[in-house]
Amino acid sequence: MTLTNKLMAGVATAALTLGVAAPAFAAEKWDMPMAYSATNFHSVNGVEFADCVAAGTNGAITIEVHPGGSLFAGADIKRAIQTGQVQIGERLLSGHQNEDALFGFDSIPFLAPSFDASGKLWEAAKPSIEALLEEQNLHLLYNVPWPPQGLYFKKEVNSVEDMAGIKFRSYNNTTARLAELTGMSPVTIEAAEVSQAFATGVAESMISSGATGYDQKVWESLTHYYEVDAWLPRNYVMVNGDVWAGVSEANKAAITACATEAEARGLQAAKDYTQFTYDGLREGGMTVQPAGDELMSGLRTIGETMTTEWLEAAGDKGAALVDAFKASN
Ligand code: PCA
Repeated sequence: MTLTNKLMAGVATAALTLGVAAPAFAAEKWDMPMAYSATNFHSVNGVEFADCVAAGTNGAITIEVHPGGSLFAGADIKRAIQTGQVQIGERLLSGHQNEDALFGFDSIPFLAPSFDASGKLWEAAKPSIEALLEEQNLHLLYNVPWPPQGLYFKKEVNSVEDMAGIKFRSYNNTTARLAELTGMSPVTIEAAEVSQAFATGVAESMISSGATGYDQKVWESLTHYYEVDAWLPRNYVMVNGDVWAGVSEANKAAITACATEAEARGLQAAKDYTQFTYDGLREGGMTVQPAGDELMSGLRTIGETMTTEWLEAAGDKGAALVDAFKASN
């Protein structure tokens, strides 16, 4: 039982003991940490989800969204939900491949590089990821992909050789490994901190979506964005398992309906944001273009190595997931 539930149970018992009518419901407030800026489409979607939950539960559950890593930094959000420090939150699960390689299924280079393929990959992965999360006391409500991942630099880059020695900002194991295999030096930095990292020279390159470059105004420090469409990693909104167990069936249904809507709305926003943010990077003065053939073929070779490594790490479950995805194509 969570502290809030215990307190509410206590209030109900006291009300009965005193012969006072217990309220029909006791309102609960959930804190929802999110790692990305308030203007990012995931965060905007999270606020709409919170509004939907307040309305759908008639105010029984209200959710306060804390964007930009203001309550917990990205890397700490999952643990905060698991341990009940917060009731709900959003996290990029590929940041937790050290716990289980399966969490990296959405960051395998060139496996599912479009919105359509990424949707099919998620369908194939859903049963095993949901089960893995349940084991960790986490109930998945919805997830939304980031737009396709491309490479940011502060110089023209035409081949993997041109990347050697660059300080590269990573956001998960996959991106750190990509840096190693391309001869760059990885440094892990949260999205909310990247503009500062680029401005101070701590990092000078990254792989990410147009969305994150746009949110972080990276044109102030960087000059080139190459569309690579390497993968579409996902953000997952999860609720603590004990908190979820304490929610009434009617409120569970209302929250699940809000989650289904948020998943569809977030996906559409990710699609719309792709071109919008490429245009925004251009307006900021950056060169935005597809990666050249030589760069792409070098990245594909490295991608094969990374795929082999992931399959080794993820074992039978990983192989089954990839097979199920391939069978769905
Ligand atoms: N933005 C996040 C993850 C993927 C993306 O497009 C980031 O750069 O941290």
